Amino acid sequence: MKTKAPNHIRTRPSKPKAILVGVSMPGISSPPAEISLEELGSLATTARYEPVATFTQRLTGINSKTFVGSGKVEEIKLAVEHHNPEAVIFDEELSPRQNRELENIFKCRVMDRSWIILEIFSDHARTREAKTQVELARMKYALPRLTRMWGHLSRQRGGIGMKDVGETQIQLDRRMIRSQINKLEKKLVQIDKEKKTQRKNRAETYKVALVGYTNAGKSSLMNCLTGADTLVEDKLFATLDATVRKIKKNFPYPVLLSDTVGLINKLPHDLVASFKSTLDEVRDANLLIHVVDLSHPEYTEQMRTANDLLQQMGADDIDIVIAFNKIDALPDMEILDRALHAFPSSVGISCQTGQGVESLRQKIIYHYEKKLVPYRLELDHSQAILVQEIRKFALVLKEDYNPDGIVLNLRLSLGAKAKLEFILKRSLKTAAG
Ligand SMILES: Nc1nc2c(ncn2[C@@H]2O[C@H](COP(=O)(O)OP(=O)(O)OP(=O)(O)O)[C@@H](O)[C@H]2O)c(=O)[nH]1
Ligand SMILES: [Mg+2]
Repeated sequence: MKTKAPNHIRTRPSKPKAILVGVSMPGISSPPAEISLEELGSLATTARYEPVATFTQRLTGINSKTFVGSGKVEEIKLAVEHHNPEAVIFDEELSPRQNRELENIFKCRVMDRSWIILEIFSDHARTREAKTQVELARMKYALPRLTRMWGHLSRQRGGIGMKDVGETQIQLDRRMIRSQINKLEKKLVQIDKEKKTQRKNRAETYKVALVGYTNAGKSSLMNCLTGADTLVEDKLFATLDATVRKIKKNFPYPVLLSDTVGLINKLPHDLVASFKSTLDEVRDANLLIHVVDLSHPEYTEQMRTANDLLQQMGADDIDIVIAFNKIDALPDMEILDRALHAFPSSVGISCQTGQGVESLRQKIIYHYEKKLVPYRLELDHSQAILVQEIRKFALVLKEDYNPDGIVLNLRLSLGAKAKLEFILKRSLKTAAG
């Protein structure tokens, strides 16, 4: 007798399967292939694939046609026939030619780490800016790689709208994509202008940016320091847009904190270029807080990747404080002692328990005050009304009300000095008028 499944039990639609391929190249593989491949597994899972098999190969040279050697290609092909996956994902960037050759051999989609990262970004983009930036990077990446296999894109989420196509159709698609790239670039120039104006308006305020490897806890720290409720998730690239908030809790100065997009090893070049305006937020900061997940076994490697990317962005000359996060999850506190010893400008924190967050706050205050310059200001009694305004952007150390006028001993930032001079000029003009 057949038994029917009860109505309320629904089978979940199965995820598309994927086979993962990594290589190690003696002397230049950093991090090691297995670690990088494990991370590719997380990326694939975040992009909603189910990894069903993994392959690694030690390579001394790259095969210009198939990236890996012919023996490995045969092995992978057998696995493809066995598992019938939606895609084979390589951990390294493939050239358009390698992509094509491999698709012809495996008869399924072949993609690389860059494309997976682009898919995740595309899924997580929420604002007009992030969507435009990701779409531009995807188009630029796809343009030289259009093949019949990319027709599968149309069946995937938010694909670039191509059908399973022949050569003529591919030509048409290329033209369509080029014009789309053009449009997106123009749109980004406009967004960049708007962002610049926003940044200009904030020019006098001290800015702190949270940077670091994806999933390190940047958004959690943002929430801890500002009381915001930015999205925190245990997934890669939860944050794509720079959120800016004032640090309010227990904080004596007007400081803006921005949460930024996470960094990762082998971040696609097109993506870094497209995210220029988001990353300008980092370049524009007076202080960076490099958030590190100290409970991650590969935290030093992740720090190195983040530092390399910061250097590429031209942000390596900004003051930096390292926040070793997730200390509540450490198996052994010696890890923290070693890390703090190795990196002098660092502090151990836990966004989950709040431990160490006060020390981090003190470090931000220290860096803020370091930038302030002393300033002595003499005002007329008729200008007494200005004192309240000045207090908003300068530290008033001493204030003397004498018969001749008011003397203020201030400490302020260079931006605030310019603002003060502007206010004084305005007040003189008003008095004269
Ligand atoms: N145990 C522990 N987990 C934490 C801590 N801080 C953050 N997490 C967890 O780490 C995961 C990632 O946190 P997020 O704040 O989203 O990390 P992020 O750096 O903003 O990540 P992206 O936006 O994806 O780059 C979440 O599951 C958090 O709950 C901490 O101090 N201890
Ligand atoms: Mg985040």
